[in-house]
Amino acid sequence: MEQTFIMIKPDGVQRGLVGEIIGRFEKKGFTLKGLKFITVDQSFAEKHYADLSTKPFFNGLVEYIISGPVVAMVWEGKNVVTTGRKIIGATNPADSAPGTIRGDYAIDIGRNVIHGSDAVESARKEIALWFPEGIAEWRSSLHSWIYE
Ligand code: YYY
Ligand code: MG
Repeated sequence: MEQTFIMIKPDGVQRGLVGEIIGRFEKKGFTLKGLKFITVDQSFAEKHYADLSTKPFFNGLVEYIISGPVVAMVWEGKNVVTTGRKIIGATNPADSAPGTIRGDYAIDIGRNVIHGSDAVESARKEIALWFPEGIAEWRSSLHSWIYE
């Protein structure tokens, strides 16, 4: 089953959006496979966002991600990478549809509350980076009520 890496950024934690965000993924029917509350350092954040290292906003992005604790998660389910990105909404909250997390809870692109992997391959890399110890093996007893 497909997995994705989802992170509630420091603004989402500070603003008390953790429960709301986790609830949206839970209620959709996705399965929580890993979760940690963690403050990362600069070199770790630079690794996570390595693909963006040449962008003008890179330093500010890294400063923001290390500015406080984040909630790092692995969610599992059919098409969870693409559907997770839809639940999150467009990168710039000015363009995120109402009903998405960024559309409902964010205004500025540099305070957009949440990260989600953009492809199955990047999800695999991000899960390995954030959960080197591995993740829980379990199957929800709701499985047959969610999948036909
Ligand atoms: O995957 P996603 O988070 O939607 O966008 P990315 O293009 O991967 O950029 C990562 C992160 O960088 C974005 O969530 C906000 C920030 N950012 C920015 O501050 N300014 C931009 N012009 C583009 C992205
Ligand atoms: Mg991205």
